[in-house]
Amino acid sequence: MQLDISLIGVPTDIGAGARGASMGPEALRVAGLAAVLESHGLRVTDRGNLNGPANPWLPPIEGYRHLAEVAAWNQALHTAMHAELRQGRLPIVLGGDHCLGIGSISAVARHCRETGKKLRVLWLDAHADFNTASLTPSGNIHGMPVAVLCGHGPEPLTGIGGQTPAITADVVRQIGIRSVDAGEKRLVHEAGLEVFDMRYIDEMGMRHTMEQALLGVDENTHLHVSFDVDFLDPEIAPGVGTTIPGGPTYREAQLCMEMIADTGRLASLDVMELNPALDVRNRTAELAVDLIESLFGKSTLMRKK
Ligand code: B3U
Ligand code: MN
Ligand code: MN
Repeated sequence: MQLDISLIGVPTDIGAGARGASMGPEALRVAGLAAVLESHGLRVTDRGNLNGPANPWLPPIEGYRHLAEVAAWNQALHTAMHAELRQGRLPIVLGGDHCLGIGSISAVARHCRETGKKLRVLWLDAHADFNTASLTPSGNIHGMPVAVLCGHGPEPLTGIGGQTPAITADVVRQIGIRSVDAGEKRLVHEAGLEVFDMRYIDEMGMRHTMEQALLGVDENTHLHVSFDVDFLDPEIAPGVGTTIPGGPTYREAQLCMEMIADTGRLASLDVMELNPALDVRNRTAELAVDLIESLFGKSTLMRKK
């Protein structure tokens, strides 16, 4: 795995339905992310925070809240992320709300086109984030990034990165899903997204789920993980804007991260939707750092292979 890590802070809640995810980058830093990664022999450079427009907190216009501001933040992230990848570094996006998946993953997809790598995106989330202007109950663009990346959305967002769609649905595996709006559900089926929802995880277990989600990952795969912290059960992760009960437990989440680490193919990561304004003594940030540590290969004594 790439040993040179770049942290990119993106302090905005421009696409969210609650204020506060803009403080996510600092909370992850305070929870010791850089030191934890360094303790595993990784070389970490913190690039600081990107800049972008303030959150005007306005109602939706034609189905979107803050479209111009969301586009500006994502364009900035796309550029920063692509520059890190081009230097052969492994970028970690410190979000920020999940609308930033657009800038992040469009950059990863562009990098894959340029290098001939095969892309696999693991989308860890309680939500499918596959809404469109006509389907969204809220107008919040953090509920739309996967649809936008697959080409369903307004040009200022689908055009980021110079190719529309940025990705095809077949590169995505969604894990932990348990809250999908009615119209969104239809579009997810139509698009043919592969979804491992909580029902699947309950019945088959996290081990089988991850084996399926990682099927086909090989030496030529760029594995991107987009980790929405609301993926986790709110009992262990209260510091997010949209808590949905019934998520993965601590043990299930650890196994998920460990099995990703075992592939040795992790090449970029988003940590999104952490909301310190709703957290309890930075507990959710500390949990996120703990899980990221496993994602980068922290293991207990027994190691298969
Ligand atoms: N699906 C709802 C809620 C939501 C999606 N993503 C988050 N919340 N974090 C929506 O507004 O699109
Ligand atoms: Mn999300
Ligand atoms: Mn979510």
